[in-house]
Amino acid sequence: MSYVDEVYDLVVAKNPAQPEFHQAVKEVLESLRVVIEANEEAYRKDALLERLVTPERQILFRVPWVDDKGQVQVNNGFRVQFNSAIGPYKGGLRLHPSVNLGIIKFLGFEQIFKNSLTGLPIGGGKGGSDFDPKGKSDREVMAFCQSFITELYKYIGADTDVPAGDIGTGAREIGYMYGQYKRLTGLYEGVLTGKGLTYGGSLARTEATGYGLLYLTEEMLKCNGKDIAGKTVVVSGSGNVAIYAVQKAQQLGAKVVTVSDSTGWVYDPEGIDVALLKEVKEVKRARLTEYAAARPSAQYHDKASEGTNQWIIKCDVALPCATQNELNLEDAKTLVANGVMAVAEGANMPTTLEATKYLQENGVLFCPGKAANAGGVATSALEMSQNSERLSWTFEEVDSKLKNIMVNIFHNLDAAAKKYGLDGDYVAGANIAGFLKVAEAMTAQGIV
Ligand code: NDP
Ligand code: 2IT
Repeated sequence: MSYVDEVYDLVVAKNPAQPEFHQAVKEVLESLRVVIEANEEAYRKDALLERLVTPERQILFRVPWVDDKGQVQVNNGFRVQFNSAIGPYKGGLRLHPSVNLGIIKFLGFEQIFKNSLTGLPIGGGKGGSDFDPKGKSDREVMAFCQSFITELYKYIGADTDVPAGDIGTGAREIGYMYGQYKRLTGLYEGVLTGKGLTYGGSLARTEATGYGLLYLTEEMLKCNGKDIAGKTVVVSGSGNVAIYAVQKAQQLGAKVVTVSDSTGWVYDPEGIDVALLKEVKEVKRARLTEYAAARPSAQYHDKASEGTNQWIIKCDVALPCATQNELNLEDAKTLVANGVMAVAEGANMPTTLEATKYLQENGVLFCPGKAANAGGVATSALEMSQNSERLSWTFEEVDSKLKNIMVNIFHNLDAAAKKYGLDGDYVAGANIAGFLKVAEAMTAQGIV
């Protein structure tokens, strides 16, 4: 059996009931086959792949907190410190009821290669909890965040592990966590990114993932003789990534006609009104029904009662920006039948393996999340740099660095795909380019 297949089987056997983690590993290992086979003897001897798929450390902890009725609630807390070969662990904290160890491991594994692709010195990690911030009061969210950090603070630090936002973790949550970390340690340091601008946050970090997604998509289209201007774009999600993807797509001259949340989606043929979307989602923390109610051109579709999603809308470019496995084979077939030319992942692993394959086989330009959404973590690394030098850069400075990073990521993955005879396979290109740097650093550092 080949080394790649052996290691994949080992991952399935050793990590039962973690399908998302298996999926993430499968996608990476499959596309590394050509590189692994060329170096099989050395990698095998060093058990490089076994080490790569095994987190350096997993921290699982209890998070008790008191709700507004005086009732004690208990959630599970997680931090997976996956790989520190190229820098301190770096990656977000997801707060969502679906969070379990397998989800955090898939996200942490993806993060290793994503962080490597940014070209910046950051290792891979991820964490979170099954706590659901939705519908909770600010006091309840604070109580949870303080309890979460009261356990996690022992394991993180500006030079060891630097968490940030992800689903359910935004500026409010990062603020409460930062305050508690500072109180417990007495340190004013860049231990978290995505901080508020008044206490060490970076300009453009809020926008970075969505903007970066569009910078990369624009470059991918350009290098394939196409232009984003004038194109119709379908976006899923309506959180941090989606909002700023919509905004930048519009600035680049595209028309974005959908957004979604977990209960429904909006079709707005006149183009999404970003100011209204921000008001509904960032200020009121409300549902998309409120967007539709305030906007005459918008139609609201309830997912459960209609059984539909936004992928049925005809578009040139599709940007999944909500969550994992939200674009399946059926959706891919619909998109292809409707003439989609490009799909770029704003979310982590939003496209199933079968859907990815179908899109690629049908000539759709496909950029995986570990490259397309790397602008968020890249700008987090820029926030770390600013914290270290105790300076803040202007919006324009950070934004132009972000754009450069995204353009470079595309060219690096394109070149890696070409080098290994996989021209146009950007999934393989991203995995290979991300892997090679980490593998070299791991090899140089000996058996650790
Ligand atoms: P937010 O919490 O800001 O928004 C998440 C959005 O996705 C909401 O619209 C939410 O709807 C929807 N969503 C979440 N879970 C589900 C689900 N199970 N089914 C359907 N819809 C769902 O998160 P972000 O925008 O920050 O993150 C979105 C994606 O981007 C995630 O995959 C994340 O890992 C990834 N990402 C985020 C980065 C960042 O910097 N924030 C960086 C790189 C990747 P609802 O409100 O109804 O739950
Ligand atoms: O998935 C991701 O890259 C993030 N949620 C951002 C991580 C970070 O450290 O900014």
